[in-house]
Parts: sequence; structure tokens; C-alpha cells
Amino acid sequence: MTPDLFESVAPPLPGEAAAEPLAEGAVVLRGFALPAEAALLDGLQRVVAQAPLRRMVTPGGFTMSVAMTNCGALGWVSDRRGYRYAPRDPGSALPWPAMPQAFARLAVAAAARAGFPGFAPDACLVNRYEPGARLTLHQDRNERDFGAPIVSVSLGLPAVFLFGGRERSERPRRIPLAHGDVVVWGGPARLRHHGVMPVKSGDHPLLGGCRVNLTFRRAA
Ligand code: MD3
Ligand code: FE
Repeated sequence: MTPDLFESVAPPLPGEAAAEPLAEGAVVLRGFALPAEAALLDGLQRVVAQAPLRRMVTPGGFTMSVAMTNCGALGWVSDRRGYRYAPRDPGSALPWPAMPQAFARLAVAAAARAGFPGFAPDACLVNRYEPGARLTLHQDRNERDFGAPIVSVSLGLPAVFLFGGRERSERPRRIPLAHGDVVVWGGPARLRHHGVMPVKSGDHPLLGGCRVNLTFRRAA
């Protein structure tokens, strides 16, 4: 059997997943989350049972197409007053659910694999995309320390990720992301614009008709 064929039938273990550089500071780890998928789905169920997914309103008054919730010490929220991190779910006034151990372990391992040892995420934003949902090009700049990377885990239906530049005017590259793919964005990539194209309908064996993205950040 050729080495190529062997690689296609033996999925890499987390520690040895192929790291595909996208740009300086940005690395794709294809399938890195697959060995943890059952634990991730279990954690996801527990999080959304305590803090339901909801579509938030932007400061400009638009309802986002992506439904969101959070786990960890801080959660990203948007309303007419602005975008910010908050220690409580504004829907229930309760603290966000704790970050499931499987989530934190995966995020820390992925960051280390991409060259960011010691990543200590305090926020995990859960984004759920139903068919047609999208994220327009934006920067993530509500965090205190841009020195920490962001780790993004894709689950369920595939999506096309848009990876732009420091300037919003720079034409973005299109990067397909599938169930189990993990991307680590740090260093010089940290403030690049990015977004997600409208998700196409489909049927994923584990997640059905949606895409879920877990985004791990050091917010405070
Ligand atoms: C590239 N979510 O919630 S994070 C978001 O698929 C968001 O739901 C994406 O963008 C999603 O803000 C995945 C991907 C990401 C995050 C930060 C970045 C990409 C980045 C910072 C710089 C460059
Ligand atoms: Fe973002």
C-alpha cells in the first residue's frame, strides 16, 4: 500500500494531525476534533440545555441569522448597546454554563499544536448556522489581549470560510471547513477580517441540518 493510501484510511491522531498553514499565524488542523466528537456533542447538549441558543440583535438593530450561546466564565453578547463579554446570560441572568472539559482540552491541544502553548480560554462562543445563516466580514476585537489566539472548531454541515486582510477592502480567500476541522488564528492573523458564507442545506449524520462552530477565546 502506498503511503498516500494509508493516510487516507488511517485518520491522524490529535497529536499528529497535519498542520496546514493558511497564512502567518493561521493554521488549519483537518479533522483534529474527530477523536473527541462524541464528548463534544455531549458537552454541546449540556450547554444548550442550560443556556439556549438565541439570535442576538446587533447595535444597528439587525437580528443576526446565526443563533448563539456561550459557556465558560465569559460570554460574547450583542444588543442595542453594543458588543461585549458578560459573565451572565442576559436571557436568564445566570452565569454561563461551565466550559465542558472536553471543549477546553481540545482548544488547548489545538493551540499548542499550532504553536501557542499555554492558551487558557475563558470564553467559548457557540454559533449555530441553519441553512442560509452567515456571518458578514468582521474583525474580532472585543478581547482584551490580541496576543492570545482564537481556536475555532467546526461541527456538522460544511461551510465556506472567508479569510480577509487587516483592511476590510482586501478580497477574502475562501476556505472550505468540514466537520471536525479546527482552525487556530493568532499572531499576525489575529486581526484579519473574516466571515462565513451562507450555509447550504444538507443532512449531517450527527448534527442534522445545521453547522455548529465553537470559538474559544481569551477575553479578559
Ligand atoms: C480569522 N465565528 O464568532 S471563528 C465569530 O465559523 C466567528 O462561526 C466563525 O468568526 C464561525 O466571530 C469561526 C473564526 C475566526 C475567529 C477569529 C479570527 C477567524 C479569524 C481572527 C482573525 C482571523
Ligand atoms: Fe469572528
